[in-house]
Amino acid sequence: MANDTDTKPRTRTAPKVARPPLYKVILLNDDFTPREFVVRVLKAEFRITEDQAHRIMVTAHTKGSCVVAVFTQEVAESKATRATEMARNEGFPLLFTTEPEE
Ligand code: TYC
Repeated sequence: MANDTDTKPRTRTAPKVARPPLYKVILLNDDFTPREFVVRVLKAEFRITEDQAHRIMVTAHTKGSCVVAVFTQEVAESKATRATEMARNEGFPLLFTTEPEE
């Protein structure tokens, strides 16, 4: 007899909680921005310690760039823009960019 319980077993499906794609905020090296200023901007815009900020700055300084953190696209772009503007306000060429992860 057909009733509420007379249904096919569910087949397993992927969870329906889709994760938004993530974007990297990337710090680029330049020859002019003072190292201490880079550390100050990193600490101000990203919630990281002095030690973490210093490591990220040194990595960008020696390798040319460094991933600071990953966020959703909106947050990544807003943080990259704010951090770059902080440097422009002081007349430094420091640049943060974003790119999709993977
Ligand atoms: N290269 C800069 C200097 O020697 C310091 C610096 C480090 C600038 C990291 C940008 O992303 C950067 N003063």
